[in-house]
Amino acid sequence: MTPPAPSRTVSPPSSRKAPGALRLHYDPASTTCRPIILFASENAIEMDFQLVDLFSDENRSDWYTRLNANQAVPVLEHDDFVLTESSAILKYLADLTDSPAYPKDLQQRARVNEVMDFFNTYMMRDYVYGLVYSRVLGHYRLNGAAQAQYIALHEPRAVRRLKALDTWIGTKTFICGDSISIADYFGSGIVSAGELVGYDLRPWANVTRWLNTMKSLPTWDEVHAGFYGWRSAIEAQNRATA
Ligand SMILES: N[C@@H](CCC(=O)N[C@@H](CS)C(=O)NCC(=O)O)C(=O)O
Repeated sequence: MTPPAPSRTVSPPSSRKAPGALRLHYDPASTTCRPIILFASENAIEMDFQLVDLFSDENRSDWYTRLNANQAVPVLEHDDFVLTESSAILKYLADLTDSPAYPKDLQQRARVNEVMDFFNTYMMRDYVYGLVYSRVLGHYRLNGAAQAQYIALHEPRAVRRLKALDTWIGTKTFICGDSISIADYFGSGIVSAGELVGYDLRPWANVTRWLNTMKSLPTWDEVHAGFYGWRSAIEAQNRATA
């Protein structure tokens, strides 16, 4: 596998060096990449970042398809070991760096896994694909009346998921307790995707508070610069077509 030269290398002064070389193939705006980049940057995990530009279909190139037959980001390379799936990558990185964000205790770890599965299934399907991607990504948009029907089908389902998440968080600072876990990193990428369509989270006060806590992490803004750039482009396009 010979990908193009790395676009940039991030190694902050206090970096936590994992044994072996880590490389993440990513797109900065991606819902599934942002949580990994945020986790790596908050924990100063030394990693080489390789940009895969989804907007120019670089993920469909031959070399990338050999790396990930699903033609999707993220992909982690750890020396010769190649890992896809953002949830699996977060768990791998947390274990590799012995992070408390993925507890060792059996039941605490099961709780984190439970929340990550909830995000990866219900929330991805009903909220991200149902309400966000269907509006902002051409290849997920349906024609004519089917588009409105698709959104109408998913709206109450997304509401049900957000209500469950709100109850889950309750008065806690983070979803699984009072310390941050990889479920918070994972979920923050998914819930914040609603910002691309101006989804109003205010009816869910606990979700709103939790997301604001995630957004106050020191490197959130830097990690999300590409995402907010995409959001501005969508807003400008909406204004132009209004
Ligand atoms: N289940 C995968 C989903 C990955 C995924 O859908 N990535 C999107 C970006 S958020 C992608 O690469 N899409 C490109 C495409 O499917 O053409 C994961 O969690 O890693």
